[in-house]
Order: sequence, then structure tokens, then C-alpha cells
Amino acid sequence: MENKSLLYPCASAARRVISLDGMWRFEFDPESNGMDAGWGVGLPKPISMPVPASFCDFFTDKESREYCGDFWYETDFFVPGEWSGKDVAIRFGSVTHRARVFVNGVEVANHEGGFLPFDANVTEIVRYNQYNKLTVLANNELNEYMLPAGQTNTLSNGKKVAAPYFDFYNYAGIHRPVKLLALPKERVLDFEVTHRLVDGGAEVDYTVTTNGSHDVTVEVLDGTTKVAEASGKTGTLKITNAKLWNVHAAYLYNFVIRITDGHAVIDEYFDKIGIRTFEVKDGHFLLNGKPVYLRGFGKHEDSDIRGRGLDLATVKRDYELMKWIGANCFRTSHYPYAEELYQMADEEGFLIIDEVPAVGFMQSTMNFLAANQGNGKKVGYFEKETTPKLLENHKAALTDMITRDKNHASVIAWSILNEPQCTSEGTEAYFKPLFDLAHELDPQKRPRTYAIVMMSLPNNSKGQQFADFISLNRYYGWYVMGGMCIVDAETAFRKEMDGWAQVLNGRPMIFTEYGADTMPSEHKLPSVMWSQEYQNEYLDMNHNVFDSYGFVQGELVWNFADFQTTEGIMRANGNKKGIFTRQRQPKDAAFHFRARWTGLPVDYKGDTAQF
Ligand code: CKU
Repeated sequence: MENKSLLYPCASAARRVISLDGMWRFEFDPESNGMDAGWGVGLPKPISMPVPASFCDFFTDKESREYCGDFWYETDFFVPGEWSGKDVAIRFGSVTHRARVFVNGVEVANHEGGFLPFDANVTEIVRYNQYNKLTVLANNELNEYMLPAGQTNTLSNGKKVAAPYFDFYNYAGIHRPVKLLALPKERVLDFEVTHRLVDGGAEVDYTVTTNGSHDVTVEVLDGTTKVAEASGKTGTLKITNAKLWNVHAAYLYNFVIRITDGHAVIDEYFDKIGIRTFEVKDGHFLLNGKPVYLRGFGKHEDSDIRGRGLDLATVKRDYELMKWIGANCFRTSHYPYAEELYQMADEEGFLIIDEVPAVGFMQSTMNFLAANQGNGKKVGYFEKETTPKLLENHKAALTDMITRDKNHASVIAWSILNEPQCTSEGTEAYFKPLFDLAHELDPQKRPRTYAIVMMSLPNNSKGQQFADFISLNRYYGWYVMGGMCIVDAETAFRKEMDGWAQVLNGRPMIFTEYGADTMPSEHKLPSVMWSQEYQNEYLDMNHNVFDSYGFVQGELVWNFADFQTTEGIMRANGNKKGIFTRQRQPKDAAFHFRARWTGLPVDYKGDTAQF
């Protein structure tokens, strides 16, 4: 799209932002006849619905909570008269999973993909100094060529039901903030920065993309003090005695971009940058040249009542808990999170492995969550008729994620898939273009990885050679050989680790998942599976294994908190592998982790020889 920009909205001398969050109107459209019935100009029988939030958990009846199909949102917004002459846009942080947007009945956007932003230029359509109608036709059905993947089934009563191939509830709605923007016609569309540490300071190479030809200037400010400036769309900013961005010791500079015509400011855009380098070298993760051992979580955007909707109060609590427990890293399993979370990670000095919503790419009996899915026979997921379409959607999501997140100091790596079926023939042809694309798009050339499912082993994983570091999801002692058999689990685990040692070739390995479902209500001496005591025993066994292999350079436990999933015999009202409850209170394991993680030095295993 011409002038497409994923820049986070900011107000400045040349830009305006008005939040459209609040109580909107809402209506289900199970027969998909809203379009023909003219709902784009007014919903016939709407109920109220808050934005941002998932619609699901407000309802007291099951059909509404589990609703699958088309649904509509509607609100009115006022466009200030003084905005005429500017471009006017509406920006959605995310709508899950697909949306068509109408302003005053005219379609202005059509977007697929439930976890990344998009906008609509409505300059020609809005009425100034008046209220305008904003309508969204959304849909939450699943299919096998979307991210994340699943199916939509029809029940005997004719109702559609989502059958995810993934282990999190198919929450839907307008999940992130909606903003009305006034933008200068000639404007900054994007920028990128890369960092170099040099004697006595740092150099920041930058590129600014605009839709015009006027001069660009860039400034770096320490608070309000200018420490570097440059002009031109590309250049280098030299910062003497630079304060580096570090784990738990973040430092952010203000970054200002202006387009000027000699005297007047045409556009002005503000952001913050953290100066740091990150690389994988000789089996270690190096942040500013120094080893760092990753510790933390796989997470979800998930909380009571608002579902997957952005809730800054939950975000704040999560960061406080992560600091308390001594974590320094998390993976945005299994989709890119709201931008506000990355801004907070930048401020708090957390490291993020950023994951695209490539989850559920496995069709087999492993799709264990709903009894009505999986056809029992193994089909190579990357050899299906739908694979080319899936790859196209995957590339689009990866492109938008990297475009959106590439300047965050907190983002250290890209996770390109979660637990794909990577043992079949089509794997390499599917993986290669994606790993290449990530490298091409990222000016900082961050390391790339994907989370490798159990039973994908060093000798049969056909995608592992593309990863810059190896990420394993392993459940020895939970899904296999649990309880009394944990001793055999450890033996099998070590055997697998010895195999990986042969194929690492100097790459570090981390665990992107390990965990045991645990009911906060259950205590048992001696332990049984699902008790808090067993969670700790399981963790001890895993940590013993990790500690005895120098190449293990990180541990992200599954999961930060209990989270909602589809109902089924494998889940007791959700996945209970949380170290915290869904209400963000500690299980016993949280104290266990706090002791371990606050005790391990930042550069734990930083001096271990790789082999
Ligand atoms: C987690 C087969 C393992 C699936 N993996 C992915 C993640 O999304 C799930 O929640 C494991 C689990 O708890 O089973």
C-alpha cells in the first residue's frame, strides 16, 4: 500500500493523535448478512462492547463466548476542522483475526492477521468538524493457511466452532488501541538504526524513509540535551561517552526526526532508542560484547475478563513480577504482542525473542486439544495444497513484525516458527525463504530461531540448520515419563542433549519451553503430578540437565502464568503450567525460580568452553 507505515503513532508539532478507545457498539452476524443488510452504515441491534478487549469473556452464555464467525464493532468519532489539509488515518493496534473497516459506509481497509497493526487513510472520506461513523466487520474463523492455524467446524445445530491447532484460546475482538491520526502530507514513513560500539562512545547508523524529497534532520537527545545530530536520509550519529542500554539497566535516548523545507518544520517524529549490540558468537549471546545467560518465560497476552485485549495494569504487574523473580528475557509466544509491551521492555531492560504467529503448523494426532480435530494420519504440513498460501501469509506477518519491531533495543532475536512439523520433506523449501527474509529485513541482522517440538531430534529435524541458535520445547517428566518415571525422563533427556551437541557447530541452545501443569490448590507429600511439589521436582531435574551442558545458554520456562485454552480433557480450565496463577500470584515454583535466577550471575556459563 502506498505510504504504508507501521510507525507507532506520536503527537508532535506536525502530528496529532486522538484515542478512539472506549465503549463501542457490537453485534454478532452469524449468517454473514450484515454487508447486504447495510450494517456498514448502522448496526440494527447493537450491544455495548469495550475497546480494546476480547469480546468473549464478558458473556454469561456459552454460545456468545464461543462465537465463531462475523461480528461487527461500531463507534462515532469527531474530526477537528483544523485538521483539513492533513492526511487523516485510523490506526488499529490489532484486530483478531481479520477486519474490514468502513468510514461513513465506505470501505477503507481490509486486513488479515490478528496480531499486528494496520491503518486506513480516510482523508477523502471524513467530514470535518462533524461526527463520522467508524465500523469494523471482524471475523475469527480459523483455517490451515493462516497464522495461527486451525479449522472451523460446524456443529449439528449449525453453529460454527473454532478448532485451533494451538494451545491458547481463540480470543477475538479489537485487541489493541485504536487511534485517529492527523499526519502531514509529506512525512516520515519509517526509520531504522544500527549500533556500533567504538572507542570512547558509539556510532548509530540511521536511515529515514519519507514519501517526499525535502531535507531530513535527525537528533539524539540525552533527556533534553542534544548529544548528536545529522542531516540526510541516511547517515551516522556519533555519540561520545554513550550510555549503553543493558539488561535491567536500560538507558534510552530521545530520537527526533524532522523534515524541513529550510525554515518551517514539515514533519516531526519522536521515538526513543537504546544503544546496544547483540550477537551470537562462539556459543554465547553477547550483549554489548559481554555474555548474558537468558532466564525468563514464554508468555501469553491473557488475563481474566479482557482475554487478549491490551491491559496496561496487567502489563505493569507482569513486569514487576518478572523483576522480582530475577528474569531478564521472554519470548512473545506465540504472536507479536502489543507495542506498549516492547516500549516497557525497552525501559526496564528486558530481552525479547519476538515470535511471529506461526503456530499450529502440524496436522496429526499431536493436535491434542480438541477431540474433534486431527485426522489420525501424519501429513507433512509443508507439503499441502494450502502451503503456498500459508507461506505468503507467513512472509507478510514476518515482514510486518520486523518492520514494526526492528528498532527496539529489547528485541534480540526473531522466532520464525513455533513447533512446526519440521521432520517432513517440505521443511527446507518452506523454511529457507523465511529465514532469508528475516535477515534481509532486519538492519541489525538479529539471530533467528524457531522453537523445536519434542520428537524433532538432531538427526531428523530438517530445519535446524537455518537457526542461528537452537531453541527446544521439551517436556521430559511431563508429557513423557512423568511422576515416578522422572528418572528415566532425565536419562532420555541427556541422551537427546548428547545428540544435539554433535550438530550445534558453535551455536548456543536455549529452552523456549519446559514446564509441568500445576494446580495451585494441590499439595502432596510425597509429590504427585499436578501438585506444587511435583512442579518443583520437575524443574529441579530440568535445571540439573541444563546446568551440566555448557552450550545451554538460556531457560525460558513454560509459562509465566496460567492461561486460557480451548476446553478439553487435556486442560483443566486452561493450561496450568504457570509459575504464577492467571491472577498473577505466585505458585511455590515462583520462589524456587527467584532463588535460582537471582543467584545465577548475568554471565552464567560465560566462560564455558563450547565443546
Ligand atoms: C505447551 C506439544 C507441546 C506444545 N507446546 C506449545 C505450547 O503452546 C503449549 O501450551 C507445549 C503445553 O503446555 O503443552
